[in-house]
Order: sequence, then C-alpha cells, then structure tokens
Amino acid sequence: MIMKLDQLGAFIEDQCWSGYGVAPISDVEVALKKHEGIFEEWLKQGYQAEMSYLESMKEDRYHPENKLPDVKSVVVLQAWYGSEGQGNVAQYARGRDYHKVLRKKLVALSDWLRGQGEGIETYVSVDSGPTVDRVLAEVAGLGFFGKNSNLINPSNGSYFFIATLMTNAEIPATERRRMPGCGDCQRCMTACPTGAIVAPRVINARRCIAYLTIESKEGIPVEFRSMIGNRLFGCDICQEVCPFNEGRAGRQEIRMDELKAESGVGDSLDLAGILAIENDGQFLERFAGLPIMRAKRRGLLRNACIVAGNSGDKSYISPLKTLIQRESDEMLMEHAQWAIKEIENKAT
Ligand code: B12
Ligand code: SF4
Ligand code: SF4
Repeated sequence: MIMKLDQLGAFIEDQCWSGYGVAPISDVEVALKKHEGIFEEWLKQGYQAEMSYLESMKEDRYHPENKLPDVKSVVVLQAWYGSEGQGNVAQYARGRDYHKVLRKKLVALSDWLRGQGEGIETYVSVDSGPTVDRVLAEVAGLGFFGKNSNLINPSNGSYFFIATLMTNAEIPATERRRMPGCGDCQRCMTACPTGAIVAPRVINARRCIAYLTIESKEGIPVEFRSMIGNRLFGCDICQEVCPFNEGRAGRQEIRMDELKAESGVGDSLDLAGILAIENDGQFLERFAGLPIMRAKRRGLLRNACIVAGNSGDKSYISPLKTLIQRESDEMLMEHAQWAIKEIENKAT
C-alpha cells in the first residue's frame, strides 16, 4: 500500500512534532552498512565505556528487518527541547522524560498508520530502543553530523530529540536538501573540557561528562572532577559553542508542553536539597517521570558532591558531612570527603 505524504504530514503536524523526514529502506540500508563499520571501530577502541547494551543490540540496530521483516519506509521525527537558563541540568533533561512523551506520540502515529489499510505493520523506537537514531535522521534529511557527533539542523541547530517509526507501508521519501558541514570550525573540539571529542565526530564516552554524570554507575575518576564544573546532570558545552546553535537555546518553538523546562525540573537543581535525599522513596517522589531518574539516587548524589566541591561554597560542608554520617556507600562517602577537601582548599 502506498501512503500519501500529505496525510501523514498533517497527522504529524497535529501531534506537535517539530519536523520529520521519510527515507526508503534501501537508502537506510546503505547508510547503516557504512555506519556499522564506524560503530565497530568505536567499540574496538572501548569508547562505549560500560554501555554494553549498545553492543548487545548491535544486530538489531544495524538490521531493521530483524524488527520488521518487510520494512519499506522509515519515518524519522524531530522534537525541539531546551530553555534559556544557564543552569546545572543539561538542556535535554529539563522537561519531562522524553522517552515517555515521544513514545506515546509514536504509538498514536503507529495506530493511525495501521488504520490506513489492511496489513500495515509498524515498529517504533525512541533513544533506548535498537535504532541508530542519528544515522536514520541523517538519511531522512533532518541534519548533518557535526564534529561533536550531534546531528545538526543547519537552520535550527542541534537541540532536538529523534524518534523513529518503521513501516511496511510504502511512503514517498521526503526531499533531501543539500547540507552544509562544519567547515574549518573546531570550536566544540577545543571547548570540550575533558578531551572527549578524540577526532571529528568521534566521542570517547569514557571521557564525556554526559556519560560520567548520567550513565556511569561507578565513582567518577578524580582527573575529571574539576572539569565537570557545575554540570550536575549531562553536558551541553559542545552544543553551546556551536555556531549553528547560536541564539537557539530557549528560542526554539518547543511544541510539546511536556518537553518544556517548566514541566520538569527547570534549568537547575538545588544542591543542598539533592545532598539531603536520604532514600530511594524520596528520590522517586521528586523525580518520577523525569530524565533525572536515569542517574538513580546514588549517581545524582555522587554528582552533587562533585559540583559542591567545585563550587568552593562553604555552606555545602554541613550537608556533605551529614551525608557522610548517613550513608554506608563507600563511593558516596569518598566523593563527599573529596568535596569537603576541595572547598577547604579553595578557601585557603
Ligand atoms: C550512547 C549514547 C550516548 C553516549 C555516547 C555518545 C555518542 N556520541 O555516541 C553518551 C552518554 C555520552 C551520550 C551523550 C549525549 N547524548 Co546521547 N545517545 C546515545 C545513543 C543511545 C546511541 C549513540 C550511538 O549509537 N553511538 C555510537 C557512536 C559510534 O555513534 P556517534 O557517537 O553518534 O557517532 C556518529 C557520528 O559521529 C558519525 N561519524 C563518526 N565518524 C564518522 C565519519 C564519517 C566519514 C561520517 C560521515 C560520519 C561519522 O557516525 C556515528 C554514528 O554511526 C543515542 C540514541 C540512539 N538510539 O541512537 C543517543 C543520542 C545520540 N543522544 C542524544 C543526546 C541529546 C545526547 C546529549 C546531548 C545529552 C546531554 N546533553 O548530555 C549528549 C551529547 C554528547 C555527544 N557529543 O555526543 C540524542 C542526539 C540528538 C542529536 N540532535 O544529535 C540521541 C540521538 C538520543 C535521541 N533519540 O534523541 N549519548
Ligand atoms: S557533552 Fe561535554 S564532555 Fe561530552 S563531548 Fe560534549 S563537551 Fe565534551
Ligand atoms: S562547534 Fe563547529 S565543529 Fe563543532 S559541531 Fe559546531 S560547527 Fe561543527
């Protein structure tokens, strides 16, 4: 069955996505073949750190037919996020959990599509599913790979989420416009405080503050702690410095209310309040349904110790001492002790 693009476009517009593109599976397969090699090289270098799920999902990520045998078209959707404040929470994590928000929309889109004809099948995925989101978005014409590895839309920058729907319906491909590239610019590579952008478009997650503060379950190596600065959860430095994002943070039209900072934690979290979270119940009460959940209580408290230490603010010494008395987790105690020392050193 061949689905008309204008009907699909109208439905997507009503759902408040910021944009979309459609690619035929033949183009997707060509791109995935190339990127499978890039991914294997990345794994070989150990740049995935402890994210072993990426490797275990490899077969499905690079072979969409594993999930939908007769896949013909891939619809890739884009949703802007972000706010103006220069806080300690990364832009993408300020609103409600985008996995849930976008997935709900994708399921509604999928139901609608299946209702358009007999035998239409779909498969949907957002971020944590087995899809290589940036590659699919690039093939669908939504942007180009920047040296910071983010997908950049030349008119609107890179502060957007990517979601995917695959279908066995034949949907006409959207037009692909010619994309610029980074040219001689190297701002992100120079600005990254930890040297995580090891070559243009190649990120070593072991050094990336986004990985260290969100995904890592371990203690954060001392060498990176001062470089983390006030980044409590995630990192936007390589996007903030990008000329394609200039004047964009907080000025995009975020069409899904749930993705706006005011629907979630906003741009900043109060450190003393975080250090005082005593148990998982309190953590859940505060962060259920929000991206912050990903770090778990242990990860967020670990990060809060580092940010408190980097602040040099003596008022954090007391909540840090309380944390040391309260917790039995050696990793957390060590981070709090480190923070107290940092604050004391900065005061002398
Ligand atoms: C694992 C992961 C991470 C890891 C690893 C990051 C990474 N760069 O891989 C960590 C935790 C560090 C992370 C951080 C962030 N992430 Co993340 N992450 C992912 C995830 C789950 C997989 C990414 C992946 O496949 N990596 C494997 C490596 C090999 O791919 P890559 O680094 O993207 O590199 C690509 C390009 O650089 C390019 N490339 C490399 N070399 C070459 C050479 C040539 C010649 C060419 C043409 C291309 C090319 O191809 C690579 C892909 O094959 C995706 C969701 C998904 N399911 O795909 C989200 C995703 C990439 N993340 C996203 C976001 C928002 C972020 C953060 C901005 C969050 C934050 N503020 O803290 C940061 C950005 C850090 C950065 N500079 O990348 C968005 C990106 C949206 C966008 N516009 O690009 C995604 C797509 C989630 C989503 N669905 O919206 N992330
Ligand atoms: S997210 Fe931060 S640490 Fe990671 S590559 Fe970008 S600037 Fe570097
Ligand atoms: S900062 Fe410069 S080099 Fe980095 S992604 Fe943006 S345009 Fe490309």
